[in-house]
Amino acid sequence: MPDFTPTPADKFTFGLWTVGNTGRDPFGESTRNALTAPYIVQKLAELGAYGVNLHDNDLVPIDATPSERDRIVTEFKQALSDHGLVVPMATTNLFTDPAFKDGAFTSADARVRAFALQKTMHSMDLGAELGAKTYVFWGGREGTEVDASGKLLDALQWYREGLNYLAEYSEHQGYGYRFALEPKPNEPRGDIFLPTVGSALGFIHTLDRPELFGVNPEFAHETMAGLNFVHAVAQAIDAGKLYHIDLNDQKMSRFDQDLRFGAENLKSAFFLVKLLEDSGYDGPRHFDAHALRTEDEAGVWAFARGCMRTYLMLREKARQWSEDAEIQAALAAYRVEDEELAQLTAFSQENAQALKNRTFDRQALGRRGPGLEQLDQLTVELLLGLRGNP
Ligand code: GCO
Ligand code: MN
Ligand code: MN
Repeated sequence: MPDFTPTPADKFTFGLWTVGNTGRDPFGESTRNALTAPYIVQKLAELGAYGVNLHDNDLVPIDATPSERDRIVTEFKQALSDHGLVVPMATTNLFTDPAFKDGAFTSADARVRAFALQKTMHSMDLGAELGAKTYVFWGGREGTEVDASGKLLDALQWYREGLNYLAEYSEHQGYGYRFALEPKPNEPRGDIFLPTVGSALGFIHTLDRPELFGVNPEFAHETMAGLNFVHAVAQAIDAGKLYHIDLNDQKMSRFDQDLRFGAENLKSAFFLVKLLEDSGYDGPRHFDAHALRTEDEAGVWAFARGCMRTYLMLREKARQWSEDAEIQAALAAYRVEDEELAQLTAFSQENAQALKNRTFDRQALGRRGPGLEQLDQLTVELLLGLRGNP
């Protein structure tokens, strides 16, 4: 029985803002003390994580002087090298400061849009200095509560111009970033632009350098929208656009909960892990979640350990699933292939004519039971640990 202790080879990452979350919510104050960045690095390394990600202001306060910034960054880099952690992803805080209350790249105020570009370039410089190769754009304030602004089409154009500009900047600086757009349907705005993975994938193809852009799908965000996260990730993989992933959990249609990975939708988490592992995705497995507000610091580390441990347990279950003879037989029986039809459905004039003339036993097709009830029940029993350990 594997012991499910993570190692850096598993590529688990956390944000400074995740384990550093102090439990504040719109209705109540912090319930835990803030943790320093070097301490977070030390603790994550002890737990077996691979890396730590950050927004600019998770590390450097927005009003820090240049010398304060340099001191903080030097201390942080020292902690990273002392404990062997990397920073694979960086991002910008374009949501906390009141300047961004009506959007950053999509603000109707050209001064705010330019300030957002300036802040992001400084943050990209910081990320590059720390070795980040993925740069995330989560447009938390890019949206509206009221559409009386009449800015929808302009906002999308401003968004596009901002992303095009920053891609140029990255290339010009030689940073080599791959950019990952992170969709979310709402919260903190009433409606956020590019609300789903599908919207982001569509938008990417309107950019000047689409090859530099992919997505950073988040379990909670698609689930808030009532969508199937595993399907969204599959579509991102199919498009060659899964550049990063935010793992957490969430009850459907609620406020943004950021629950521990696997805490709520265990079966979806299983199919997600299986999809990631089967697909050969080799990027970080990033946990964008936080401990419950009820917890003290011990609860924070129990949360972090739990995220990684659940991922590893589900990875082991995925391995068992692919080696379970009965499950594999049910899976094989589910699919029907036909060599003659494979030929006829390769397009040519003659094949198309032959296919049009072909007789199908429609009633027989409709009568066939594909065995999905049994296959799914076998999966449930495997997840519950009742199918041995092949
Ligand atoms: C949220 C988002 C953020 C982003 C983060 C990095 O719902 O608050 O998921 O946590 O992931 O800003 O881009
Ligand atoms: Mn989120
Ligand atoms: Mn996220």
